[in-house]
Amino acid sequence: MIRIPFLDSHTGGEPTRLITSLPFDLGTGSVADKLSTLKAKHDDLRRTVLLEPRGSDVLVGAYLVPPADPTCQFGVIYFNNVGYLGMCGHGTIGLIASLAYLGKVQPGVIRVETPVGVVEATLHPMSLRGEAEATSSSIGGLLPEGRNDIYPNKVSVQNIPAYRHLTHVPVTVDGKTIHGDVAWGGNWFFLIHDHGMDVNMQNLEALTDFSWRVREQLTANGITGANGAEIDHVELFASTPEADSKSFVLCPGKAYDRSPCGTGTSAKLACLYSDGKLQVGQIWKQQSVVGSIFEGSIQIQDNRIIPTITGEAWVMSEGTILVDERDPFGKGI
Ligand code: PYC
Repeated sequence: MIRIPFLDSHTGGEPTRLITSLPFDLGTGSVADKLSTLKAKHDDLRRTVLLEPRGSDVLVGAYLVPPADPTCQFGVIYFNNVGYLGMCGHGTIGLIASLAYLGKVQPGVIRVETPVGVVEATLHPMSLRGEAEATSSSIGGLLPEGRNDIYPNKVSVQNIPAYRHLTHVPVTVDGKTIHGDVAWGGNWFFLIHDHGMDVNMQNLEALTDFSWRVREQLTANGITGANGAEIDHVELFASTPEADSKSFVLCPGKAYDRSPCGTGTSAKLACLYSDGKLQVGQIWKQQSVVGSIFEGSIQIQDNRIIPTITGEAWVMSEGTILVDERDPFGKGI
């Protein structure tokens, strides 16, 4: 039997399954090098951790790995039901809140190496109000050693630079032409406004179907990110009275993001700034289709757009993945 400890959190409804120790060595290279080794030699662990019957399409995984960059405290590699992510905003908020629960970080700045660059997370101190509420509503029970029953869970993530690659690209789906921007926020996104769809929970099937067809058309028409990179996330935007914008985000494996998508919001902020619709330091509230909100803003450093995304994450379960070598579906369906 192989045993792999895990800790699950969610950020605005989107889950992150954190694996803090890997059952093999990935060498001493950069986190990008470690990702290459994972892809080449250990993809079965991704399948084991995330796929049914143990997991589901909605889960995003995070492997905590040693960083090569000496300025970073942690390295992380994000993965999903079909492969690996460059960066993950909701995942980084979940990672830092989970590390706070585990007693491995304190409020302050935490630098994290990802396969696409270094991000800087700020764990905010707990508000006194939050602490009082948590104490009075505590369910009780046995707390495993080293865990914090009450932990800070609000995190700001200063992302890698984001930018718009292509503007107002036409795509035809079922005879209807819509337009989208191609932008990078740590993953590649196609951002659409003139889709004509209702962005709400009652319409998830149609939103998924439409976004998937857009993605197919991007592939069929050779529309890519920089250097031919596949655009594997599609974002549909709509207005809402509760935030500056609401979005439906379709992830690479056809699950929709329950959070407003940190890298997707970063891509959106880059487009807004490029259109002159967002000022440096201005707060942008992005709501997800389930109603959760991230706050975002940008700074300019060396002519590059640096987004910061703020949200909250909650730990929800912790345990041990058991892999019985005799189980025909033990490594995922
Ligand atoms: O928050 O960046 C994000 C993200 C990417 C995929 C799912 N969530």
